[in-house]
Amino acid sequence: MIETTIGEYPDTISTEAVAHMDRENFLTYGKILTDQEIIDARFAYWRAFEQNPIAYQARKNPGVPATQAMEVSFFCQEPNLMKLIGNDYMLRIASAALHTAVEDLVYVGGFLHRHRLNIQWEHEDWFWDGWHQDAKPVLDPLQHCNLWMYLADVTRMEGATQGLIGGCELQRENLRNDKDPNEGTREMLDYINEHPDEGTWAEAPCGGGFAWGGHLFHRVCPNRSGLNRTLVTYEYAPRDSEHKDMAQSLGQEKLDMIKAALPEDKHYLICL
Ligand SMILES: O=C(O)CCC(=O)C(=O)O
Ligand SMILES: [Fe+2]
Repeated sequence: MIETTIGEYPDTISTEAVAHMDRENFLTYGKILTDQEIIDARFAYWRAFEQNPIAYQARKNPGVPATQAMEVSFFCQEPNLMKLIGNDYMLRIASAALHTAVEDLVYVGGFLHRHRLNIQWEHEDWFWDGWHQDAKPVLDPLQHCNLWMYLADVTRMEGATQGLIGGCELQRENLRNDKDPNEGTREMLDYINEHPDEGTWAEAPCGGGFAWGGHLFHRVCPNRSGLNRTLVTYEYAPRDSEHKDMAQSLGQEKLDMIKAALPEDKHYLICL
């Protein structure tokens, strides 16, 4: 049994879990998809990769040996992946993470991720240890949230993402004291590098995953099981945030495809 911060099929997200997300910008969740949703999504996932397995332009960060990621514009034709945008549990978690009512959320993009399993690598093989942030530290509450949906169990063996717990708090503390926001984080990262068992990984079972965002320091980890880390990412933002138009670059035709996979009462998630 893989332990997560939020359990399976939560009716509500506890105040403790919300506080954890507010503090760490990182939260794992248990199974929230039905078995049939998982099976349907797995086949759609592999169809999408087979249709476009190595297209350079379809990948993000092609220079990083560990990951391949394919933007939603290359898999929005798969209704079984697109309909999960409107999954009530995913929306509930995004709503809690963003302190925004479900009706005020919008979908702003996503990716298919996998490891490149044809080479075994270690962090030492890179030109850096992999730790990075995707956004600059701010004191503001999260305005963009990323939900990673696992279609197979993801543990350290599969190379789950590692997050720097305590890092976001330190960055906020630095900002409040007019210091460089990342002062002291290097020491925390070095400590984790030397004591890997004390790190925190985004481990979750199939049908579960993790929610994260903001200025969390994170890195992809090496795969040791040889099992693909099958996952799809779903990004949300409040309707009135600066991120709300991110999905519009997909263009009308693709946005319409996504809408068609969603029930009518969830069309509001797609901003045209
Ligand atoms: O694949 C991972 O575990 C991390 C990827 C990453 O850093 C990102 O998507 O921003
Ligand atoms: Fe990243």
